[in-house]
Amino acid sequence: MSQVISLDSILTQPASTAEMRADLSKGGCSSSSCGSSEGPADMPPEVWEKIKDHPCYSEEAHHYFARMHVAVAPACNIQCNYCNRKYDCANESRPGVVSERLTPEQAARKVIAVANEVPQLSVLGIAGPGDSLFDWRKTFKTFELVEQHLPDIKFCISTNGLALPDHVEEIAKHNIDHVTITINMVDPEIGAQIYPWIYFEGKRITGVEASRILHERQMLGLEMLTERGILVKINSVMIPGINDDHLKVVNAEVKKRGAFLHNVMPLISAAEHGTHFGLVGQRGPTPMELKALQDDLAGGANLMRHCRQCRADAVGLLGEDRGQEFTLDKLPEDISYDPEKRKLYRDLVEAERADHRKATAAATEALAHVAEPEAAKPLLVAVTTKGGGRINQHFGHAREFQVFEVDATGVRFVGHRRADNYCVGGYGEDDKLDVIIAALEGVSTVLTAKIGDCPREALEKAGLTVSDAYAYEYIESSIGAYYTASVGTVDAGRASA
Ligand code: CLF
Ligand code: SF4
Repeated sequence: MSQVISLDSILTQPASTAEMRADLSKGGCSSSSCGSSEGPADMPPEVWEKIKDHPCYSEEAHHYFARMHVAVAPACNIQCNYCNRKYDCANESRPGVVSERLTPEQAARKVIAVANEVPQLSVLGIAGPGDSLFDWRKTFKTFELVEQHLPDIKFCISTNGLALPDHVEEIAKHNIDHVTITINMVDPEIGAQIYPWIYFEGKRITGVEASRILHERQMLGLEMLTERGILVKINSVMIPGINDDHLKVVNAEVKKRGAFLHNVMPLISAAEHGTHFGLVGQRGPTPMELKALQDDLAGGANLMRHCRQCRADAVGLLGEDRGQEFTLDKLPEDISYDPEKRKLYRDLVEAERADHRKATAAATEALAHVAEPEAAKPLLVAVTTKGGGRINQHFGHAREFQVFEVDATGVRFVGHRRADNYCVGGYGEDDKLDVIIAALEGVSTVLTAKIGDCPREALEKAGLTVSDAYAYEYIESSIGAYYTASVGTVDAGRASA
């Protein structure tokens, strides 16, 4: 069993650098189990260097590193049918939440405050609340101010792409190595069902013509970025009946133009959000429909499956939101950056990741020896985690479950399922259990750090197997060990749902 080291304690935010040093020294990676920290064999080292600390571009990094967004770009130059302008840009956000708008100066102050308190911080992103490149002056001013103070943070932007070709040179100048373009179609007829209008060259343009221009600008921007070696992620909102089948074509087209990742996100649509799609009853996909499409896209552009559709002012690891700790009223007036905590954290993570990779490789090797024919059938296993790549969260505190698929070929992350946490103030709430069970559609097993008798019984009654036998262990090796031990005994009925 791997030693439980103190990344977990770092995630609970030690108050001072001295305190964190003490936390680090309590555990640490044992020298016998830490290997060298090599990048994945399937990409050039310079690309790995760019993504290894980026929680969105590397699935592995999202266990360890955090992003923060600053909401400096309120205006937008297009209208999406899943967006209500009262709220943040739904291309990278859940609809229905509003961010505190900041000036570039306020944003820079906030970044320093977060960097001092959140050692996992590695990326500053600008993802709205409107379009980061329509409001390009505020976006670039913010990066300019931040790079004067924090030379070791990565910059990232998200855009609908309409203004992108006009700003590629500026993007390269500011060392923005990561750009997300939301591309929901490459066929303007389909686009016309998603975008009622765009605002381009001083004119409002509607219908198929609007989508044709948007499409051309998106493709041009993508090509210009990849020519300059900037990593481009494509976000696509999956809208059943409108672009779900079409996203296979989108995947092929963006792959052809050098996109690094494709992130297919589910449409989130409800009448109370006041969006066009919400009001006309356009539904989003179920978790299993999303998974089926993602599975169909295998072999095309690399897929991102761990997106959390975070807010334009999100702070923290993906899946957690610490934004409320850093609102303007809580920021000190005078603030200077102390790089020490982040540096210590990075050193520890290097060792921990190497150990984690080694454990995962050993689990994959063991799975290859599972001989029973049932082993060919994949299972979906949900785990509760608060970061660090371990099963280290109580069931009652989980706001989401990470879902992995396992079979004799290995353990693969396939997505997450959101669910309100079950335990409120020490008491479980039964109606939330129903929501959780519904959210776990298709899942056969839950591995958690701890679970009470009542929720365990309810989950088992719903056909799920529940275990806390792997508490605080690495996720992939635990799932591998669980699968190896249970082949032939697991009820895979739910898995085929
Ligand atoms: Fe932010 Fe986007 Fe950069 Fe990440 S988010 S601008 S690439 S730093 Fe990440 Fe959030 Fe998904 Fe975006 S989980 S919504 S993909
Ligand atoms: Fe809304 Fe973003 Fe679309 Fe603009 S690009 S309309 S802010 S979802």
